[in-house]
Amino acid sequence: EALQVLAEISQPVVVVGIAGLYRTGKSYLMNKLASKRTGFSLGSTVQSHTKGIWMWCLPHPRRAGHTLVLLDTEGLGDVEKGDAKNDTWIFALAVLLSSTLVYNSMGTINQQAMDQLHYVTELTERIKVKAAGRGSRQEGEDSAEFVRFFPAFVWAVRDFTLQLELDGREITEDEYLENGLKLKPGSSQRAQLFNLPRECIRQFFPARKCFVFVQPAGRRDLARLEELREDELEPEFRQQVAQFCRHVWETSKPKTIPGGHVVTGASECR
Ligand SMILES: Nc1nc2c(ncn2[C@@H]2O[C@H](COP(=O)(O)OP(=O)(O)OP(=O)(O)O)[C@@H](O)[C@H]2O)c(=O)[nH]1
Ligand SMILES: [Mg+2]
Repeated sequence: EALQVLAEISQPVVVVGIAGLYRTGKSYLMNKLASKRTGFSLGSTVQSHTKGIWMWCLPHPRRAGHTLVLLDTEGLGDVEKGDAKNDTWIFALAVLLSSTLVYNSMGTINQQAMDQLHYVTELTERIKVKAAGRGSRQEGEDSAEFVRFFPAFVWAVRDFTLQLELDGREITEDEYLENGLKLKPGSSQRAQLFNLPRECIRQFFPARKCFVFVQPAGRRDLARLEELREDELEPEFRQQVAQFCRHVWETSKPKTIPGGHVVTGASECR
């Protein structure tokens, strides 16, 4: 079904994917990128909801002649599923398909959030680059090579309650992310373990942005967010969503493949 939809699209596609732990408001945020209250299906129970990868194609709100392709993915780390391999594939696919990848997490960018991003450290095992005309080259590919067609990275921190201040100085969201990505000096095992996910994010995603979001509504309304009107949502949340959407719409590039070829929906099907 998705292939059929894509086959009809002769315009260049700007692909925005989202990935992150299950039950963290990913589908809800993707609906915002489509400027719709409903669309990608949400769940409000403890059970994971989105399965596989769902696609929604719409006219790009900022780039005439382009199609915006939104990819909503299955949440990672579902205790009921307990299939880390499946999670790794979902994450790798989201990385490979997207021009912009939104990594979604709850709370704060802390050690736990970094540990949860171990999926990035496994990308090198899942993705191999074959240099054009050198089909036999298999082992030891340079990861710098695949980074060239990796997506721009946006970390979305949900239900953020802290003040963006560091050592008494106000900081931006991007500085907050960069601070979380700082490496520990030394080569002890502890330092290596600490640094690995950070090094992977720095290396694979040289273009990085961070957006924080407060809780969108009071506790009782969280389970029925789709039903709320815009003016019933927390004003700060609405403002944060607007900034996030503007950034994603205005900076996400048309998807290209090695050689700089722009991908259209139809070319993806071939
Ligand atoms: N606390 C909180 N809840 C949210 C937020 N955004 C959405 N929700 C609610 O959280 C529940 C899950 O939202 P979904 O968008 O389905 O979450 P998901 O990450 O797509 O979940 P999976 O598909 O299972 O991975 C719903 O009841 C939403 O209304 C948010 O920013 N904060
Ligand atoms: Mg979902």
